[in-house]
Amino acid sequence: MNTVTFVPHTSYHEYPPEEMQHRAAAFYADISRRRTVREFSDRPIPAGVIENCLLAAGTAPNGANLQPWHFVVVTDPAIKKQIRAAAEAEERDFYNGKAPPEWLDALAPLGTDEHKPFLETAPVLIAIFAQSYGLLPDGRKVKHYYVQESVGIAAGILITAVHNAGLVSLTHTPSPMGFFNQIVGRPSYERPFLLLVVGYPAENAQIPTHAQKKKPLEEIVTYK
Ligand code: IYR
Repeated sequence: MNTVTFVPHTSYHEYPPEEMQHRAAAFYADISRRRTVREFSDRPIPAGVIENCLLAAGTAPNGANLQPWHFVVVTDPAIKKQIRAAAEAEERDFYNGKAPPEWLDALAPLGTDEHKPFLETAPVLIAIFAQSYGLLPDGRKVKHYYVQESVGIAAGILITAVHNAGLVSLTHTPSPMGFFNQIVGRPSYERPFLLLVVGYPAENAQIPTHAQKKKPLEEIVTYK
């Protein structure tokens, strides 16, 4: 049986109130500049940046510290081409009858369609997988807890880390996404969670004004 050990939390750092207020405001100012981009440059990403962003994602709070995620970093043009072909096939169905009209109406201001050239243009695609269980070296299964929540938080930290590094990203979720397992060779107990497209924006990248409008604090928060 594991013994429980604790150590002092020496990495915690308290800021004086004014500095805390400044940091909170500065972080909001910076993260509010983050925009989802669908037009990417093919410029390569400097060495080590993606790795540090993934290390940051891997610090996410998660169920029982079982870390129920796996990230596949795709840079191989041949694999990107396969992903694009499979994603566009799903999206064609989605935009041509599968999606209810209500959903297509909600998407209309974003200007999306079944064409996903960014899946080949962007230098890096990160396929994020959620593991419903882990496997011990002897083949026994270890059940994972709060998998969706854990992987969602890790994805959020990854998106934030990518923005902080000065890159842009797109959360892409062709539905269904089962083809990812086969293309990048992951086991069936790992469920594709989302594909994060990462890179520099194309020189004349455009962003929809629609998504600029964020709900005011009064609408998203209740104080009791
Ligand atoms: N997966 C499709 C549709 C789509 C759905 C939502 I909800 C979005 O916020 C954006 C797009 C696509 O990528 O086009």
